[in-house]
Amino acid sequence: MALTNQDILEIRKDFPILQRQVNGKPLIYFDNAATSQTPQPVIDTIVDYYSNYNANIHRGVHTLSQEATDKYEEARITVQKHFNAAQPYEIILTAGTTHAINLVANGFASILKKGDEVLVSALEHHSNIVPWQILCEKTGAILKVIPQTESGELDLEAFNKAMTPDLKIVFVNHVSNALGTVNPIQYIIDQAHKVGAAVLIDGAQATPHIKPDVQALDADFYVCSAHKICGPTGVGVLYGKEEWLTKLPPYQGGGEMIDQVTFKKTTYAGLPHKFEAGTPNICGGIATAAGLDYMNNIGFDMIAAYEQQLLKYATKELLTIEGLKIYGTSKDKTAVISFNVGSIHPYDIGTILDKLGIAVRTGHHCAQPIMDFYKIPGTVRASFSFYNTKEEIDIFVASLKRAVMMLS
Ligand code: C6P
Repeated sequence: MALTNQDILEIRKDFPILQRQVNGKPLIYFDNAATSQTPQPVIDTIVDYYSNYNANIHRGVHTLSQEATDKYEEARITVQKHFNAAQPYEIILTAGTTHAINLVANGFASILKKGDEVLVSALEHHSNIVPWQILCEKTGAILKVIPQTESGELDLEAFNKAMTPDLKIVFVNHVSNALGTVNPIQYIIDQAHKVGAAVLIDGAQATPHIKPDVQALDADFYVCSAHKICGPTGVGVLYGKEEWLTKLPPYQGGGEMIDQVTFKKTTYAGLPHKFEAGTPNICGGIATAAGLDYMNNIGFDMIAAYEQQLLKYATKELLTIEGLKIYGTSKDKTAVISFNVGSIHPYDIGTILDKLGIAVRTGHHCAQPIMDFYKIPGTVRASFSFYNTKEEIDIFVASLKRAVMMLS
């Protein structure tokens, strides 16, 4: 079974924003890698929360607080099931991927010693580079890099050579946000474990397309952002194996993360609360589960298969444009196309496309090392979701041709 055109038309009705116009044209939203749009059931969940049971959680005996607490903890279980984590307390609800990575990197400051090695990939978003650089500055650990190839894949020979007894943690994205490359994370995890290193997978760009099984992968940490999976902004997920989350110290101190506080000594709460200091984004956590439910109702296999059709079609159509070069040509890609046309600046193309109602991202995509590798200032990035259509791709390609004519 595959998603039909009729299915997509029905799905599109769930997204109020897809009905709007931009600059007098129907919106064509191809910036899904930056953030996904929000379906009505998720919007309804948010309205329901603030209309009916808005309260602080884990600290009130009153009905509203208990209702909100129950929904929040149910949401954690929905997330746990989605990722197939062994325990609900291995799911920490964070403010996003960036927060989740910083939480882990900060924790490793108490584990790493001078001369230990940490390995990053050349395909990372800045969120999965900078926190580790800060960590290395703090600890004297050495940051090593898995280089990329011309096609935008990881150089696995170089990766294999980096497997040393000094290696303590590898951090790599499941999918590159700038190129769409799907990285061989199972291989990376298996090899890293052979030398006793932990692995953090940045799943921010994978989770909109792939349903990861953290136990099957044997990932030590897997992180993502709710706003890329039909949920709200400002919420994310950190999956961590119980043994790691137990070993890591808390990231932030405050309410909710404690067991006993005295001026002499404070003891910490157990998992997951040890890592959830302060009032969390309660509504956001609950709406994250609603986003996952929405996508699971469609089915991730169906979503991935349909998006691959869009990717194939858009790639073929875009390559008919003279001078267009696609960056990221790995066989295993999500529905992301990063490109430039001749020497036209990506920003100029993005500006004209916007005038025609089409949203794409332009620039370095928070992945400057990738742009440096290709010696370019940035790219135009079109990223598709299951609610996009071939007709939208046709309008996009025709509009791009117009833009190129105007700018050449
Ligand atoms: N990438 C993009 O347009 P936050 O901002 O914390 O929700 O996610 C950060 C992040 C981390 N890793 C990867 C692989 C990502 O793609 C992102 C966010 C967006 O590509 C916004 S910069």
